[in-house]
Parts: sequence; structure tokens; C-alpha cells
Amino acid sequence: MARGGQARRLATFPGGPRQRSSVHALALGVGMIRKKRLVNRLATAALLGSIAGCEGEPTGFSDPVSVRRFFASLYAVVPDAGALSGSKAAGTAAAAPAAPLIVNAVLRNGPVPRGTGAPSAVLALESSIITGTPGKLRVGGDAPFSRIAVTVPGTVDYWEITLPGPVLDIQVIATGSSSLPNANFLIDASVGNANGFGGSVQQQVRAVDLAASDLAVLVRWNALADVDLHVTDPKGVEVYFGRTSSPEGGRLDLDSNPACNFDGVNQEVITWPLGRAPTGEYKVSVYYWSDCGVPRTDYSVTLMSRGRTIQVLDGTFTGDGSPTTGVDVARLSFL
Ligand SMILES: [Ca+2]
Repeated sequence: MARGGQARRLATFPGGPRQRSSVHALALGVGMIRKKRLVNRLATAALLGSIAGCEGEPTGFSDPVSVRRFFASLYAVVPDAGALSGSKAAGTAAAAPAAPLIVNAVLRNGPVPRGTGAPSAVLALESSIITGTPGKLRVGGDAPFSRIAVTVPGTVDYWEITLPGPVLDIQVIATGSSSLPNANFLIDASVGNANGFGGSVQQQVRAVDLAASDLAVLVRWNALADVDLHVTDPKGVEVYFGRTSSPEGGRLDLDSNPACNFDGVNQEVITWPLGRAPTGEYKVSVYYWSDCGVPRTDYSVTLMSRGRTIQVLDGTFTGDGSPTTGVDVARLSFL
């Protein structure tokens, strides 16, 4: 539980015209739970290259509008046959599964082609869609399907994924455009077979613009392991996979690689929308719920306020992970 040893670093956030609040981040050099070492000052470029989003998306609405205005890219995750046995709720770490097969989507022009007898889709949104970062969807069908089409009503094209074989249900990762509108929108998903696509299903998407968030805490990591982000707000409410939202609007976007059920996102984000973050001190912690069989996981935590990066903190987990393996990486004062 001891702190100390290493010098603390204080980062101050320069105020700007839009800046109502001042933010200070205080890095803690030693972990609360000392099973694993926190190693600062690792190379950060590889981990952080795409956090802010840089897909080269259109910068404003134009006519016609592509679905890429909303989703920069999509892929489906085909898990290994033995990969899905872990149960996070039961607190049991899964044995190291094989890496999933990633099937990338291709952009197709025009409307989604319909076919007679094609299966109808079922859609569940498992996370928010955040500017420039991946979110999770779950797409199912009322019959086996091998094709998936994802679009946004009013756009002129769609993303299509062709699977190597039929499934009844699959996870799809959709990366939000870096120019995502700061408003909710509808996502439209269809599933199909060689004959075309059946009836689509639509669901409201909660869009999160990091530039329109009082606070955003991101962790990214570089291995197929289950890392978890925890942020405790000034009122003592801890937002993490076990409590994904707080009364003040704090929200975890997703639990990536839960119990080694790989999605390949390797990122978790907790945000508070503009005007909602309680003032006071926040504690940022990173846990290594399971190493999932990898020898080493480098992670990088980014603290942001209203789209501006306040501080970046890097570390490494080695050895076995466990639900209690974690480090406090920062304290953040939002005033
Ligand atoms: Ca996780």
C-alpha cells in the first residue's frame, strides 16, 4: 500500500477560452497493489499513435454523406473455438486462448442489397461510439449468416463483412470517425447470405466526442490481455467494468478482452460529459485482470480534458495477471 520512492510529477493544464475548469494530474510512482512493477517512461509512440483519431475523415458534412463520416472502419471478431469459456462474473480467469480471426469490412456503394429468404438481423450495442476509437457491437441473425452490412440511415454506402463461414452471432468492432457528430445517431445492421441481405435492425448510438467531455481517461495496451481501467470520482464512486456508469455521467465505454474473450480493441475509455464531472480529486487505476498467456503487456494511460491531453503515463505488466493485480497510476484534480 505504500507510496513513495519515485519523484512525483505534477502536470498542469493550461486554461483556454473554453476552459471552465482547471485540471492537475499527479502521477503516483508506486502501485497500490505491488504484485507488478509500474515502469514509467516506456516508448509511447506505438501505443498512442491513434488515440486521438487520425483517419483522415472528411472534416464536415457534405452531400452525399458516406457512412465513413460515422464509422472509419469495421471488423468482425471470429473467436477461436475454445476462446469463449471464461466468465468474468464468476471471477475465474480463462486459460490462454488462441488469438481471434479478424475479418475487415469493405466499403460498398449504394443501398444494402436485399435477398429473398435472407436472415433478419438482431443488433446489440455493447459500447458507446467515441471519436477515433473502437466500439463494440453484437450482431445476430434469426438464421445462420455469413455476411454483415452496417450503415447509417441517410448515407450512400455501407460497410460489408464477409465471414469465412456461417455464424448465428458475432462481435463487430466499429471505430468511430474522428469527425463523429456530437449527437446520437442511428446505426443500421443487416445480415445475409449469398442471396443478399434480410431485414435490417436499427439502434440508437450514443456518440461521445472526447472534445466535448469534461474528463476522459483512456488506457491502451499492446497485447491480447485483459487490462481494466478504473476511475474513482471525488464522491467515491468507482467506474469500471463492474459499474459502468455513475450518477454524474461517468461512463466506461467497454470492457475490452473481458476474461480473455478477445475483441482486439485493447483500449478502455471512461468519460464525463461537459458540465457533468464532479469537482475534486479522481483516482485512476489500471488492473491486469488476466495476462491471457502473454509474457508482457505495455500500457499507456492518457488523461484528457475537453479534447486536450493533460498527461500520458506508461507502464508494464509482466507475469500472471489476476483480478487484484493493479496499480494506481494518477490522481487528477478537476476544479
Ligand atoms: Ca478489460
